[in-house]
Amino acid sequence: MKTTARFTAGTVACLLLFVSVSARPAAAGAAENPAERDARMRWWREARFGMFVHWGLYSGLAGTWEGKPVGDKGGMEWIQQRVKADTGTYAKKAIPLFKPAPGFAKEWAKLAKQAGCKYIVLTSKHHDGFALHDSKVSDYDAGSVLNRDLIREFVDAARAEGLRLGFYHSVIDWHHDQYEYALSKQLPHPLKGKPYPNGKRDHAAYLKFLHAQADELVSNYGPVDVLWWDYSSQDFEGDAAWRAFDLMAAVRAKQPAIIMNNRLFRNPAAGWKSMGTDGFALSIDSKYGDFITPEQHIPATGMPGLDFEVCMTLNTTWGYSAHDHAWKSDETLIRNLVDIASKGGNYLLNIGPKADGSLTPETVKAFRAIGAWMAVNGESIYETAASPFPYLPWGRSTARKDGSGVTLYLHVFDWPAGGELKVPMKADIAGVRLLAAPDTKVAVTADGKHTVLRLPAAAPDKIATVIKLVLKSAPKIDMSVKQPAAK
Ligand code: JFZ
Repeated sequence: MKTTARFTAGTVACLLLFVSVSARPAAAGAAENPAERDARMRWWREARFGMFVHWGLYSGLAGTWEGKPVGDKGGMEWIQQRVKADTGTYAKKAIPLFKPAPGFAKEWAKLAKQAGCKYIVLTSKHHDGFALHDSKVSDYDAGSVLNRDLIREFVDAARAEGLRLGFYHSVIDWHHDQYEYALSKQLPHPLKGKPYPNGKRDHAAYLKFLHAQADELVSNYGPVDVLWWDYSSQDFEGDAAWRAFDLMAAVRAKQPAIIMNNRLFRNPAAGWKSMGTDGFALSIDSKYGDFITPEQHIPATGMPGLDFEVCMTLNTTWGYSAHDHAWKSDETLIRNLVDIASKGGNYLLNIGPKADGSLTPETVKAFRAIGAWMAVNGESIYETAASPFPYLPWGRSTARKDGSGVTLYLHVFDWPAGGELKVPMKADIAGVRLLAAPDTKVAVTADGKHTVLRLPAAAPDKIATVIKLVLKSAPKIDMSVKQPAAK
């Protein structure tokens, strides 16, 4: 909601801010050293699992336009682009359908907590440009249209469950009348190829708005743990596209501990090799962000020291669609979580709530299944490091250094016929336990380069049975056991 009466208060606030920032110039500008960075990243590295929420005007349209399904696959948060609607037409249809119930975020936060998520990231604004907070610099926001601050309600619900929280904020904007979409051939816009309806646009004015809105999000809701920018193209990125370094510095000045992704950029040093959701590279220069963002793809391997977060959908859309029934199985979801942890990354698993905030039964069932598995096996995921094995034919592993010893967690996907599991290592074992069947005896023998575990005939957990191995010292791993080349 725009107001002019706040001009005076705002000016005073700006002056105060200027004074406080200039009083400690070193703090804002000084580069962080590696120990400080490790301390800042710590909770995120230990968390391993978060909930992503795509929710906005598109949620009410639910993949339907003028009575017809737009499709049953793909992101329906893009529906404005899919049907090539100008913002006026889109808003007119979508606004009456967007009806957030009181307390809409409580169910999300409870479900996230139950599932074992440590953080939750909500779309504060998606590409359609509609902001969920009460924005003073826009009339296209929940404050103006619904007289609600949906971000405030979300933040309160997340904190009540003890979750860390973040905002996904789109820098692409299909609403703002100064956003110069002709500057990129690669970024999507519903009117791409058409002249600006308002004749001429001034992208600098859009950037002023973008920066001001980001400032609202990091100023008015207490500590914000994550800023998840989205997204850039090779032909439109970084400083030229978004004044990205200024934007990041301004956010950091307000939220020194915040963790930001790499999507204000799309260049090789920022962790990108091409466009497309598989266009990520396994490296990042931290000046472009704190972590890389593989989307819908799990990297084939991890990289020592690389912070990455794989975001994925439960079906094939991020925003709610009534037509997408391609739900992933519990087995796929749980094994993805294990696979990602075994490579040293985080899993950001999406929900697409309906317009009132309610969740589909499939969504609730999926997160509950993960929660049930995590309640038994969570210690094999949280605060662990990537697998020390180049390859395990029957599953995955994670590891943790404990004093002078090492704890290994073996995640068995393919239970061995005959119950004999070969682990390609020599090790001095102090203890072995099945997390899902702690009373089961497991005999351990050595066989050449292998440690052999004698397991029960049937898997205690058909999706992923976890074997906890406490070792007195680092194992001698057979590094010659490698993943067979893909056919
Ligand atoms: C982006 C969004 O467009 C999408 O709606 C969702 O929010 C997802 C998490 O992020 O998806 C992308 C980003 C980049 C590409 C494609 C989809 N790309 O580079 O081709």
